[in-house]
Amino acid sequence: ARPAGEEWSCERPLHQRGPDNGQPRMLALPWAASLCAIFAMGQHRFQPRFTRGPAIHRRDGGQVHKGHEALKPDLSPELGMIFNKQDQEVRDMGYHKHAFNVLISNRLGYHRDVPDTRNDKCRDRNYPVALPAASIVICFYNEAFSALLRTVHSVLDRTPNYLLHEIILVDDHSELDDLKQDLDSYIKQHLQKEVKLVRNEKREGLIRGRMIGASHATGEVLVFLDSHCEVNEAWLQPLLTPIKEDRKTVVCPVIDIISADTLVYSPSPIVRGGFNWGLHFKWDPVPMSELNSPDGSIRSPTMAGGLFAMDRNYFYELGQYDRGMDIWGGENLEISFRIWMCGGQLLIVPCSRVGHIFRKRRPYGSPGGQDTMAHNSLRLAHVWMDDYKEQYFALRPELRNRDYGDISERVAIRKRLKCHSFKWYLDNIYPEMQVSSPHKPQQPVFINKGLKRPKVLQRGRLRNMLADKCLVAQGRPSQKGGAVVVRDCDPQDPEQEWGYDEEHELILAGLLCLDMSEIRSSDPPRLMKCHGSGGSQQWTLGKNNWLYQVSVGQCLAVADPLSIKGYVTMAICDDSRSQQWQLDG
Ligand code: LR7
Ligand code: MN
Repeated sequence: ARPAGEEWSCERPLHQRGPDNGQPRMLALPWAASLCAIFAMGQHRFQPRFTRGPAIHRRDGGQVHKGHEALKPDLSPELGMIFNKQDQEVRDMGYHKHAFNVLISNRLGYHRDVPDTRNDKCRDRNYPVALPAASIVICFYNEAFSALLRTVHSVLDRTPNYLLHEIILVDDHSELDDLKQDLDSYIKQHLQKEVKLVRNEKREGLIRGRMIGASHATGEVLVFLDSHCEVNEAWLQPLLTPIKEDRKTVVCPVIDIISADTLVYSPSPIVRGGFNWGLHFKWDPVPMSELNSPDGSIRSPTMAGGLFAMDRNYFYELGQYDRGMDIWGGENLEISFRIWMCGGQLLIVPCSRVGHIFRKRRPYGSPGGQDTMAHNSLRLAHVWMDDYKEQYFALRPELRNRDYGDISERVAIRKRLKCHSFKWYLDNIYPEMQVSSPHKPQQPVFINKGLKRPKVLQRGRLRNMLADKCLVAQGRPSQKGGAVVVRDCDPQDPEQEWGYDEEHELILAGLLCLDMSEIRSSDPPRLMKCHGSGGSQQWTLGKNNWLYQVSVGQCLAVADPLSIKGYVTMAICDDSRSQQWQLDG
């Protein structure tokens, strides 16, 4: 069995962060009260900042805004600041259990505004008033309470009442305490009318979980969401409109990026779904031929899986999901193939935007430790891929004789619906797919990858004011993963020179970036390849002479100023001189 997370295939192009366009509303819950107090106390340094570019909030649709460059910064980097042991525990346990920054998630509360990432044209668009109402199905397993409730409230806050038939939460037998009693009472007190909570008696996995959710739904359209999403302005109307026109159309929003480290919401480029012969989902650039539909929709060979809308009766007609698939993985390609091969179509509508927290690893496994992705992929390969399953086995020879259970029901569905062949699908829907050379590794598309390196704003040595020594690599500055220490300053030594760039990265000798591991906030930083997506490599420099690490919420300090070892460490920010640094040129 593979460790959870290894099958990760859902990377998104990460790029310029977007703005936030309003004040967050802090929730008046008793347990949140102390946090509100902290916010109130430290207004000047703790209130999330919201500067917005002039264009993003305009609703007149006049001029075209100039990308998202002008729209930084967004959330205050200090939203993640650790003040005491308790904060540190919330953050570290949060990363451990959920693989994202739960400290920031909790502080954001259950309501916040997100930047309207839609193209200007979307704001002028009119949607039919008579649209089918939706049942929103959200399955969760051990989700962070605040992320789950922000998902629910974002739907309630940004969906017109008459289009929201209900929200159905499916608890997939979570073990976390607060998802039991606390969730029950929160729903009872605040959400009784709108939200139905269904509890699975045993862990079913997200695939059967969604079918259970759907079986409780009575709305005309089903909309599935992950439990760590935030829907954007007018997100639902563009999903429902194509379904009203043609009930065999399945529609996905553009999935915007919520940073796992900073919870900053930023726009995704418009890409469409594909896959590789390892049966991993990937993003592809949109071909020119797809760029001129009147409503801006894009036909997509596959969906990412978590976020889509589908006519409820059509969901059943088309055979729901494969009940024999467990826990996680593969169902997204299975339903995508089935939609296209059996007479439907799958669209991405760029005017619908939903943010999703993209984590670097999956924080859970399957109950027996099985590789459910492989099991599920095998089932879909045998049902849908005809001889092209050989392309998969060429990459995964060990799976050729692996048992995959009974697929007769699924094969019968394919027959009953008189579905096209897989060759038809490749020829007509995914002609980009290379059949001859399946071994070529498929890279995720990084639309902005060609971007110039961010501009260096300042250069110099980083001198610690207590030790009067400079921050340098412990070994060679080119060594990935190497530690940093303080040593005697040498103005002539190019290996002591740091650059501080507009992305708030600290780059040593033009080579590697100062980087924090996510796992423990108190671990010392190290030198890593610059990744350009903020979070673990984002430092603020200046105020109080702190070197403040944004995703960790702590400051860099010399561990023992008298020791010749020169170790540095992350510590709760205070005004001691051991935390004061100067970048001198
Ligand atoms: O056993 C489980 N039971 C559950 O209820 C395991 C998970 N879940 C829930 C979980 O709490 C979450 O709400 O199911 C949802 C999806 O699980 P994630 O968030 O761990 O999945 P993911 O975002 O890593 O993976 C993507 O691929 C999956 C393949 O099975 C699903 O289709 C996810 O819905 C899908 N997510 C998205 O498409 C969001 C965008 C990611 C991309 C690209
Ligand atoms: Mn997810």
